[in-house]
Amino acid sequence: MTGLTTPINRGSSTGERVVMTTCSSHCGGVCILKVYVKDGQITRIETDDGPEPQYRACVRGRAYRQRVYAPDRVLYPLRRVGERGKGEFKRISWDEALDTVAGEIKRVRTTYGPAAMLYIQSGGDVTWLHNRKTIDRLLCMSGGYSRDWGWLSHDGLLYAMAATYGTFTEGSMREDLLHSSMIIMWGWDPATTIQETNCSWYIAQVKEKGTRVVAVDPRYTESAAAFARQWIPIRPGTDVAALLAIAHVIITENLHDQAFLDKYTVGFPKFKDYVLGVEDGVAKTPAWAESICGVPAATLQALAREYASIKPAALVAGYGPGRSAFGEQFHRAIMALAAMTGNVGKPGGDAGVKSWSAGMGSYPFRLGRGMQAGINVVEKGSPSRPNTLPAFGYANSSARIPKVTMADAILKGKAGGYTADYKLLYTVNVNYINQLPNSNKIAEALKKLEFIVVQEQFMTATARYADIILPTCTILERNDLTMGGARPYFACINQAIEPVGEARTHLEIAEGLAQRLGIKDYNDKNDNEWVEDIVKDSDITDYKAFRRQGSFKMALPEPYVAFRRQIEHPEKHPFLTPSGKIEFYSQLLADMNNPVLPPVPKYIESWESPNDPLARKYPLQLITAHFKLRAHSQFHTLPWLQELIPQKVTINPGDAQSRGLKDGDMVRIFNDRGQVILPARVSERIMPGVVDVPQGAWYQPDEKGIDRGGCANTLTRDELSPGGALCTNTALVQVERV
Ligand SMILES: Nc1nc2c(c(=O)[nH]1)N[C@H]1C(S)=C(S)[C@@H](COP(=O)(O)OP(=O)(O)OC[C@H]3O[C@@H](n4cnc5c(=O)[nH]c(N)nc54)[C@H](O)[C@@H]3O)O[C@H]1N2
Ligand SMILES: Nc1nc2c(c(=O)[nH]1)N[C@H]1C(S)=C(S)[C@@H](COP(=O)(O)OP(=O)(O)OC[C@H]3O[C@@H](n4cnc5c(=O)[nH]c(N)nc54)[C@H](O)[C@@H]3O)O[C@H]1N2
Ligand SMILES: [Mo]
Repeated sequence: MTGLTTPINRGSSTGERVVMTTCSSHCGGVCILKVYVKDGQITRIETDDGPEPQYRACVRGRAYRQRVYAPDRVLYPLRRVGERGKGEFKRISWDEALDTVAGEIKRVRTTYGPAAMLYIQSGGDVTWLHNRKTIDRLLCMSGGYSRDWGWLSHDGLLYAMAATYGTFTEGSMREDLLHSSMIIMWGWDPATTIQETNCSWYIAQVKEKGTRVVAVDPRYTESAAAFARQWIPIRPGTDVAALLAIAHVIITENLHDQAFLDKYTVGFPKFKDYVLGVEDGVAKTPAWAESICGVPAATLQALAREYASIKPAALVAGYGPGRSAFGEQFHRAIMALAAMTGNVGKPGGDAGVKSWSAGMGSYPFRLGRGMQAGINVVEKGSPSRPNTLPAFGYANSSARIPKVTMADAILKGKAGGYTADYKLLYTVNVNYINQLPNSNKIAEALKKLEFIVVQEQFMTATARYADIILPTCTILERNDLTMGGARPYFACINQAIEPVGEARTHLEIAEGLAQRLGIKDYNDKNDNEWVEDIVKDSDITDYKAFRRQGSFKMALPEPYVAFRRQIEHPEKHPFLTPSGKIEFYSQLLADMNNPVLPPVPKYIESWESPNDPLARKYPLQLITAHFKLRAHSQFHTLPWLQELIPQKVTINPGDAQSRGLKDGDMVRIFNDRGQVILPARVSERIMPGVVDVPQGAWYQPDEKGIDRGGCANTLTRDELSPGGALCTNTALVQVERV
């Protein structure tokens, strides 16, 4: 099904072909790659050198050659021969692999029913064709399965958006930051997480104009160092206290935009009552907040005055603070401030919504839908899960298993109140053990299953637990298509080389299984035909030029601004909430009558906070930031990248000193869930009481079960916030020298 029908630029003096293609490997960017190929081998990779704005790749994109030819790539279908998790496999043929997988799917469905079959998937590459839907469709068409639920990235944000704005597909183009007179990067580090290919470039221009940029983060991030005039360190999980104090200052000093509140919002008086302490007797003053979040009252007061008086101001919330015990409250509070200051729907303002992965639906450009999954019989007729909101639509079926608690579901099954006793797990584009919380528990759960199939490029921690591994192609070995997350930009993934080893595309794998499961109408197009088909229903006018150039940058007269329509034409475009307005107070939440999902945003103290009795044993707060040289766990084993920044735990000099630690010492980071051994980076760039183990390093337990790979999730807790957020930034640990 693959095959080099890709249009290619020729004419390099070295006899190399040049293929224009795109890197979109599950980070915040979609970047142009210029791949040089000679005799079927990639010789080097460059990036966009065309007219501005250039979509230049970062070090990961430029190191892609090493990823394609990495020694730990899985090149052939493999069957497990040793104990599960030991990583002992033998090479088998594709026929044997696909026959086995199809046979197991049939066996499990017949023996236990379709719900016993679990499927977990994630981003991989953020593309239109070779994604989770290929297997999703196959499993729907062949009899149904238990699907996973949860985005991981920003479920707290989505919940807050659904409650406040009635939709979760909006976000502003990052170019719009050029119109801001102040930017607050609240738990946002776009110099690391990209958040759109040129996001940092725009912020750099904003800074050069003299615009005030502030960073609020437990870490002095790369973005803080590069762009901010002020760094405000804050204790993890306490942001809501600080945000409420800012609201308190704004209200008591009468700095809020009353006309905006009257016209576009409901429930502000109830929020105000809570902030002022009328509701519960506690005024959320800066002094009150200081004792919780560690930010001096005067700093909060000054920030409040600035944010409320400089217009327009962008309070940009990263997703990190929302991946916490009550993450949705953080995002609700951010949105409340954006609305109080009248920054919603205004160029240069920010509605406190998506910091990058804006829903494609909100943009004025089109792209065909591509392959669709279909109806899953296992979900048919099942009620919505509790505590969900209507905006989530079909995705809120209670038959779905949250990714975060899937290990618990596997271990307990029906006895634990789950939908079935699960027997088979199929994973696609996800490094399950590594990227979901409580890796040791996941490893235990995986040992219980009857059969595991993993579609992988690499011998990852998860792949080591597979019964069958099906090797997949990288983006340089297949055709596909993608678009900017927050930008009118379509990008082609043009196949540069033949698949390495016997790797196959996700589509080919699904087709092979469809045949064996007796599904005739699974697919009628190869990947080139799919790309053409998807482009047909888009704004791309010249398909051939698109394929040749690898991208299509649409020029808009001005950047798209989230909710601008609702603000400029409220009669024609009401908000999608029940009231048609921005909801400070949500009746839908009030009706749930759940104290941890209150109708107005509230500060709720986290479990595993420094006040938890557990803190006596584990006094440090762990955060697990995204890492510059990886996209999650992807790219981790590439020597070019490992050389640049090795995996370490960052600890403040005061905390290091009291433990007798020096920079570079090997330390044990531990709690009741697990232990990790890593070198320490002793640095003032993290506040006292907090340590950072960047997420994505590979889980590698030794014979004693101590993780020598430095995987953050060995230490995190497999609990969902009440609104469904992953809580990987809420955990207590201790650190000691080994
Ligand atoms: N502790 C902690 N954990 C976190 C987070 C955190 O902040 N802290 N962040 C969470 C977030 S936001 C997310 S989105 C998840 C991400 O979690 P995952 O999506 O599981 O992370 P990836 O490392 O991208 O895993 C993708 C896997 O798919 C494999 N793969 C198979 N086929 C393909 C293919 O065709 N293309 C590509 N590119 N890969 C393929 C890759 O080799 C890789 O192993 O992690 C979450 N986990
Ligand atoms: N290089 C790279 N880029 C990526 C990714 C990647 O893995 N690597 N992943 C992509 C994906 S899928 C996603 S979802 C996004 C994630 O993007 P984000 O979620 O925004 O990234 P994080 O680094 O997890 O968190 C942002 C910041 O929040 C801070 N933080 C953590 N806890 C708290 C807290 O309680 N309060 C405050 N104020 N700050 C806190 C961290 O120190 C960090 O600097 O990034 C995308 N971009
Ligand atoms: Mo994510």
